[in-house]
Amino acid sequence: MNIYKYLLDTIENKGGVYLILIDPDKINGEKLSLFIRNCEKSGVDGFLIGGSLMINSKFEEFIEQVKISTNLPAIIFPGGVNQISKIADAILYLSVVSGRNAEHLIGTHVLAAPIIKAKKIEPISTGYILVESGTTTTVQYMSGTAPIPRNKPEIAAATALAAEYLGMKLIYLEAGSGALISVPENMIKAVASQCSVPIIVGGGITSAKTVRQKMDSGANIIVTGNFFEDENNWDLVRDFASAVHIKIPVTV
Ligand code: 1GP
Repeated sequence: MNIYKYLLDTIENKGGVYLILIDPDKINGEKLSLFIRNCEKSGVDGFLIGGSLMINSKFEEFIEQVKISTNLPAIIFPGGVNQISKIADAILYLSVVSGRNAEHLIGTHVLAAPIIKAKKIEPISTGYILVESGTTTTVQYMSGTAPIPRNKPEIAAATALAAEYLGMKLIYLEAGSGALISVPENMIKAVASQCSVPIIVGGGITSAKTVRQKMDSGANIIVTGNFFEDENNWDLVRDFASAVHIKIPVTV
C-alpha cells in the first residue's frame, strides 16, 4: 500500500487522519496489543512509532508486534537512524525546517537514505516545524534548535511554504510530546492559507474539543501520544477520532 496516498484518500473521504504515536519505551507486550486493537475499533487511521530517545526498546520487534495486532499502517516517526525497520509501512522523512541545525536538516538523512532504500520503506518527506509550547521539549533539546515563537504565525507560514517549495509532501506543526500548550489555532490557519500539502498538528493535545479546534483551523492530520499512555483515557479514543473525521456524521 502507498501510505502517502492512503493519507490523502483518508483526508478526502473522512475529512482528516487520526494517528496515534506510540513510544516503544512506554508500552509493550499484551498491553500494547490491547491498546492497538482498542484504537483500531475506535476509528484510529494508523500509528506513528518512534521517540526522541529510545532506551530499552528493541525497535524491530516492537514494530513486528504492532503489525501482528493490526492491519492499520505503522509509520516510523524516527528519533534517529537507529529507528528504521523494513517491517514498517512508511517512514516520515523529517527535516527540522524550523531550525538551522544542518544535522537535522540534511545530515542524518544522508545516513538514513541508503538504509531506507535497501529496506524498501516508503519515505514521506516532511517539513518538521517546532513551535514554542511553554517549556523546552525533548525534541527541541535533542535537535538543538529553537522553536518558532507562538506569536509569529507568519514565520511558520513562510517556513511551511518554503518546505512545500522544496518538495516536502507533509508539514508537521509540532508543539512537542507532552507540551504544556498545543500549536496555536492562528498559526495553523496561517500555514493552511499558504500551503497545499496536508498539515499534521501534534503535541500537547488532550481533549476532543482541542482536536476539533485544530481541524477547524486547517489541520488535516492529528497526532496524539501522551494522553493515551494513561489506560484510564482509552475510552476517549473514539471521541478524538470522531473529532478528526469531520466528514463522518457522529452516531450516538
Ligand atoms: C509528539 O506530536 C506528538 O511528537 C504527540 O504529542 O505526546 O503531546 O500527544 P503528545
